[in-house]
Formats: sequence, C-alpha cells, structure tokens
Amino acid sequence: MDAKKFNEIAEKWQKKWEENKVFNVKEDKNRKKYYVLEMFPYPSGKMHMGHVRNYTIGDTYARYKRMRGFNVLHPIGYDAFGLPAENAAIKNNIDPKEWTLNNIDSIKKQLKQFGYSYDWLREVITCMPDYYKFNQWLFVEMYKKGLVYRKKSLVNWCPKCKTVLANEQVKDNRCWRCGTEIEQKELEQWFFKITDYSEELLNKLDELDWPERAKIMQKNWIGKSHGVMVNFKIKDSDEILTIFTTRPDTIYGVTFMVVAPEYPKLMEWVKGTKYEKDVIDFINKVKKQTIKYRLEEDKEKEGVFTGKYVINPLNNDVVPVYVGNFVLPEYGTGAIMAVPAHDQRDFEFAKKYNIPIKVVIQPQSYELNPEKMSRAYIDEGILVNSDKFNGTNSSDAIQEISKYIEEKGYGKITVQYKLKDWLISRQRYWGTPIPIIYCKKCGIVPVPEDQLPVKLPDSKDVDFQQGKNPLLTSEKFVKTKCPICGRPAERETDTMDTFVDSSWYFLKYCSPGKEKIFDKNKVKYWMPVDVYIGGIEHAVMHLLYARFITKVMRDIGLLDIDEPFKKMVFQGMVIKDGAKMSKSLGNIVEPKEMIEKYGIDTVRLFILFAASVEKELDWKQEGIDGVYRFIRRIYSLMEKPENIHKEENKSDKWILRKLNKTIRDVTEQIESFKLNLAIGTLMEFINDIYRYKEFGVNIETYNNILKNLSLIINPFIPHVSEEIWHKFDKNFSSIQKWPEYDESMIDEKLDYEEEFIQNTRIDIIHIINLINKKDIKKIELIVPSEWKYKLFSIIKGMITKTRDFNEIIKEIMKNDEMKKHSKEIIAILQKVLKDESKIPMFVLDQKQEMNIINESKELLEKEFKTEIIITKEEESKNNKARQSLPGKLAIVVE
Ligand code: ANZ
Ligand code: ZN
Repeated sequence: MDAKKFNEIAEKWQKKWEENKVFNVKEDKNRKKYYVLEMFPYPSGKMHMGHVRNYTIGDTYARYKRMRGFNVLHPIGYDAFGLPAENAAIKNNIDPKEWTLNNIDSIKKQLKQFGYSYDWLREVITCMPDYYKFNQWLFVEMYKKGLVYRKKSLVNWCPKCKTVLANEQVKDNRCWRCGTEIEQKELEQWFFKITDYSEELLNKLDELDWPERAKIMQKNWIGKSHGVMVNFKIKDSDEILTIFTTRPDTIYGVTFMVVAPEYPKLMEWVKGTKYEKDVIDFINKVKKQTIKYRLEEDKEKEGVFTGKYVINPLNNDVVPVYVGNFVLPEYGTGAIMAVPAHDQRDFEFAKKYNIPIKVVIQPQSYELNPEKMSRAYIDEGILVNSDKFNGTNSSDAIQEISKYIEEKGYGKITVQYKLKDWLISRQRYWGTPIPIIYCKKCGIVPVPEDQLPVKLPDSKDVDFQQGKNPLLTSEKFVKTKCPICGRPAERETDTMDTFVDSSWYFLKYCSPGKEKIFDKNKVKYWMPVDVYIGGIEHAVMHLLYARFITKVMRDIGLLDIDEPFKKMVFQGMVIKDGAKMSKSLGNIVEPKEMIEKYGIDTVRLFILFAASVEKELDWKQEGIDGVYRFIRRIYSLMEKPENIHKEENKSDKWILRKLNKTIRDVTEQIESFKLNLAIGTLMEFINDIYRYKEFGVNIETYNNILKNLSLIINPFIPHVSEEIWHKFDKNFSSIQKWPEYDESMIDEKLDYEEEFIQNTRIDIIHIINLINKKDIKKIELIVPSEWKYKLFSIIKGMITKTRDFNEIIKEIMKNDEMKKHSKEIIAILQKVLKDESKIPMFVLDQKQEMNIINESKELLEKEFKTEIIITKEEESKNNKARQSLPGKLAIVVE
C-alpha cells in the first residue's frame, strides 16, 4: 500500500458519502442533537496546517458523537469579507469578489479532500448578498431598539490600510494586519451598544464550560471596577469636577488632580488665560499618542497646569488641576484625583513637576517617609493623616469612606467597565454596506426591510486607487432616493466590521435559506453550539461579540438562549523548528505535499497524535513516518491470518478482553478530547492484535475484533475504517453505532497473566533461535525466589514517589530479609531505574506465578515438543537461575 492507493480509497469513500448524503441532517424531535462547530476559515488562499488541525479535531469529535447516536450538526462556511481581498484589488486590480470566490473554491476542494463529515448543504459565504442582507436587517432592528448609534469619536486610524481600527485590532500601538503605527483621528462612526450588556456578559461566563484562561481574558476585557464618583468644587467657581476612584481610602492624600486632554471643559477653563498656549500645545502633542500608548505603564507621564484649583470635600485641602496624558477620556469621568504616595503614575508625575507627596497609608512593618520614597506604596496598610479614619485598615476604609462620601452627599458609589461600545464602521469596500440613507429633509433614515439588501456596487464601478473609501467613488451606489420623502439622498458608505458577520454565522448554519434571517424553530432545535473549536486568539473579540449578538437576538425575540457556545476547545498552534509556520521563516509544511506523500488518513492521524489538542504541535518528520507505518499495519490486518484454530482458547479470550478495554479507554479519551491518548490506546491494541495473530486465531474472534476496530478508528481515519468495515457490511462504518464495551469483560490481571505466558513463549522461541539447537531435550523455566517479589513490591510503591536510587535503597533495607541480598538488590535496582518497563504491571508472588506456568505447561510442551520442567530459583542448580525476575522467568534450553 502506498500513499496513492490510500488516497484512491479516500476519494472512493468520499464520493459514496456524498452520493448517499451520509452527513446531511434534518431536525428530528425524537433524536438528541449535538452541534459541533469549528471556526470558519478566512479564505486567503489555500488551507494551512493550522486549519487542518482545527478541522480534523472537530471532525473527529463530530464523527464520534454521530456514532454515539446523536443527530450531529457539523457545518462549514467562509468568513469571506475582509481586507486582504481589497488589498489584492488595490495592488493588482483584481475584483475582490472574484479573488474571494476563487480562494473559496480551492479551500473547499481541500476540505473535501480531507473527508470531513460536513453537511455541505448548509455552507455559509458571508460576502454573498443572501447572507449580508441579514447583517443589514439586524443593524436596522438594532437601530430601532436604540442599540446602534452614531457618534463623533477619536478613532484609531491606520494610515496604511486607510481605515479605522477597533481597539482590539491595535496591537502594541500598531495595526493588527500590517503593523503600521496608529494615529488618532476624529470621525463620525457607527457603534453597537455592547456596553448595555456588560454585566450579563460578565456574569454568564461562570455558567460556561470554557477553559479558565479564556474566561479570565474576557473578564479582564470587560474590566469591572467598583469605586466612587467624588465631586470636587472648583475654587472661586460654581463648577464641579467629578472624578472616579477605586481607592477612596486614599482621598486624604490627594495633592493634585488630572484631567484628560480631551476633557470637554478644559478649553473653556483656559481660554484667555496665560495657561491657554501651554495647554493647547500639550493637547496637540498628545494627539499623536494613541490611547494604547497612553495606557502603557513605563511611558513618560506628562502634563501642564490648567490654572484651576479644587477643594477636597473631605479635608478642604486646595489642590491644583493639571491636564495629563495618562488620563483617558473614555473611562470613568476622564478626570482623576491624584495620590502620589499611593499610585505609581501619580508618583512619577508628582516627582517630575515637584508636587507634594502626602502619605495616608502606613505599612505594618516599617514607616514611609515622603521625602525618601522612591516609588509609590500601593499595598494595604493603616490610615494616617485621615482625620477620623486614622487607624483604620485600608481595605475597611474603602468601604467606610465610600459610605461616608455618599452620606455626606460628596459623591456616589458606582461601578465602571473598561468595555467600550463596539465601533463597527469601516471605510472599506469589501464588507457589508451599512443600510442607512442621509436625506437633507428627513435626516438619518434606515433602509426599509423590503429594500434590503443594499448590494455592493460592482467592483468595476469603484476606484480602488484613490486612497479613500472606494465606495465614495461609485456614484451609482452613493446616489439614491430617500425612502420617506423620495427626494435625492445619499447612502452611507461605511461598511461593517467583519466581526459582525462572524457573530451569528453559526445561527445561519441551523437554518439555510434566503427568505428570513433564520427559522426560529430550527435554531431552537440545534442551538446552542455544544462544542466550539478554534484558536485562542479569538477568545476576546469574536467570542465576546458573538455572545453579545446572541443576547441582542434573544431580546429582539429571535432566540430562546442566552449563550451561544456551551463548551470551548482551543487548539494549540502548529509550529516547526520551534516557530509558528510562516512564509517569512520558510518553515511551512504544505498539507498538499503531505497528502501526496503519506495519504489523507495519515495526515489526519498525525496531526491528532503529535500533541494534545490544547498544546503546541511541533511538526516532526519522524513522527509522521511512524504514523504512516501504523496505518499500514492496520490496513494489513485485512490479510487473512495464516494460523487458524477452531476452538476458542485462552488467547481469544485475552484479545476480547483487550478489545473491551480498548473501547472503554478510547471512548473516555475522545469524550474528554484527549485525542492523542486515544490514538496511543489504539496503537497498543494493534500490537496486541498482531501478537494474537502470530499465535493463531479463531476466525470468528478475529473478524469480530476487526469489525470493532474498523468502527473505533472511524473518527480518526474514516477512509481506512470504511474499507475494513466494507469487508463485513455494505453500509457505512461512519454511521454505525459506536461499539459498546462490557465492563465485566475487562480484567487487567487476567490480561497480565496471559501476557506473562505469551512473553515466556516468545522468550523461549528467541533462545531456541539464538542457540540454534536441533534436538531439544528439555526446557527449564525458573521462577524467582519469593524475596524478589517482595523487593519488586517495595520498588513499585516507591517509584511513584521518587526515582532517587539512595532513597529507594534506604527504604528497601529497612526490611531485614532484604539486607541478606543487598549486593543483588543494588544491581537489580540499577537495571530497573534505567528501564521501568522491567517492573511488571502486577507484582504477583512466587506461588501465583508457579501456578500460571503450571497451567500452561501442557500447551508449551505440545508447542515445543519437549519436556518442560518448572523449578524455583532457590532449588535450581543452574546458575542462570539468579537472573530470574518477577514477570520474567529465567529459561534454560538443553
Ligand atoms: C485615586 C487613586 C489612588 C487611584 C490610588 C488608584 C490608586 P481601575 O481599577 O482600572 O478601574 N482612573 C480613573 N479614571 C481614569 C482615567 N480616565 N484615566 C486614567 N486613570 C483613571 O482603576 C481605577 C483608578 O484608575 C482610579 O482610582 C483612578 O485612580 C484611575 F492610590 O483614584 B485612582
Ligand atoms: Zn427624506
């Protein structure tokens, strides 16, 4: 068998699956559903190994669940809008649609080649009007509900991509796609009001079966803070400066205030004063810094005085107000009270501008001196310089002072979230047009439902080369009529963030068709997704947005569920030579080449076997060679056994016990996504089958084993599975019932005894071959002395705790009997520590091993046609006797 032949087999079965619609599903009230979802690909070209890993994991689980009797929904589609298509248009004048659909074509071929068990009738392509029409419909529904709004706002602007980026798309002050440094720009933008759902998005996380780290990432992103809004009176004015603080316990230590450069009242304050110029200069300077940069801990904290003072309501201290770059406009109130003794940013600012530092919290074990401090003291302690709160523990003081502030009317206890509303506008062509019309008379008018979809103009109608949003260049698109008054009007030219597309595609899978967004009953049957598999890089944005849209749809009355994804599984990256596969590093392994060289099933199996699902997978050539050999060994099991017996004997019983144990273990391992371990279990089982075959089989047993084997390999290597199954049955293995195991059939001790005899037989055969003796007079099997069994029990007990030679020896020598054999013991222990497989799975005793051997004596005599003598080590005259160990008899052939 070579790779070509394996691939022919694969193609044959894929065709049959398709002809027979094996993986197409319908809602069925009488069957339990199971929804397996993998993150759909962005069709940038061809599939890479990361995709192969993602989809193979998903397919394995989907196949398993299907065989467990579930009605399994396992769909696929394409996240087809986005920048690369448009960049191709700008660079090479290629139609983004053509570029995308071509890529989809080639990815689709590859997906099919892998034999993934998708229901292809449910395919979703987000760039098609049939799909994005419902993005627009949803936008309008949300607009009616007040969940969409337009606002002038400072946005992250990538000068290279010429587009606005969401905060999440900025990494280290740079564009997430092209790496260019970001600028700030003020533009009218469309927002989804995700902040209305902050609390629910946070709370519901607890109910989800997601890896803890993903939940923590979302929690941090939502960023809930408990604190107080405090009102500070501006000196010589009626105005009030309100700040948000999480540390009211430090309020007696305030020595200045800071507002953000964007603070609305700022210009009014300084207008016509001697501070005006400095403040304006400073504002212009900060404009070049991104929000991300301003948030960085070790960047320079800068600011200027505004000329204003405020009065601390608690102690009537009068303190100056600065404008500073480290205060952000869109958090809290855009203004802070600064406590340099206890906040590091405030400390650095105070040092730089010579502002006093006042200690109000003293640590328990030493005393802070404001003159000598080299950094802020941010931990807990006891309050000082704080009037009636002196002596209070700072964590208690947070509660007490908050309450006091509220009682006195100085402010209000509140919570704040870091989460911002979702900026969805993009100044781009290749996305969903935002369905809004601007009319001089009627204002902002959403496009009525019967006029949807607002289709993208043909790419021939737009100019990609002008740098601005290409949609602006299409008169045909921009010019329209007002849906209300019928006068000439203009269309919105912004398109939607593609994360809108991916926020509900899993719902469209449940209910294909272009009439409505989806059929409520169908979605009700399939949702929620039972397991969603993909990359951890989507743990924040995509998953948070999808959760949000799900809740919005629930509140619109479209859905009955609160959460879309019950369980998340994040697969690790695929790396080679220690780095992520990438063109620039030249360490890409092409799926296509691997398929040609090893065949589809081998690639599938290797990618599952090489690492546990959530870990990084290091692509190693030796590894795939080994897996290839393994698959050929499975395939060869179809060859008729040479050595056949009629009666069922001990070894038949043994292999049946092994079968049951294998089914049990593989089931548990797949169920818990330990797919690499499941394959390890299968590999052991294949070794067992070969061993069984070697010593002769009962043909019914053998076929039974093979049939069951062909089923439990189906999730991993479906094509080989079908091929073997087909020997027995004309239906598909892919839709057979997963084999049951009989717990009472599993007896590992019996297995061990059987293997003990088999190992002894193999050892005898080896020795006979080695000494090349013609007429054998007798074979002596020497069972070790009883003390060796005791020794092994002690070692077995110890080795789980330590591998330290001295420690183990010490423990052994506590036993008086062992002392007599210390020399031998040292030699044995050295051997055993080097190779732990020398310790048998079960340490029996001399009598038990004697009995096992005695029971097989007759069979062995028949097989080797000679007398078998069984002796105890201490009675044997042969000097080989000393080599005998529990589980491994000394053998003398004469
Ligand atoms: C006084 C204080 C003293 C503060 C102290 C901290 C430590 P989290 O936990 O992230 O919510 N803050 C408030 N609004 C801000 C803004 N718009 N830009 C920058 N910083 C802002 O942090 C809340 C704390 O961050 C608040 O508590 C405030 O500083 C600052 F020893 O008030 B604190
Ligand atoms: Zn109008």
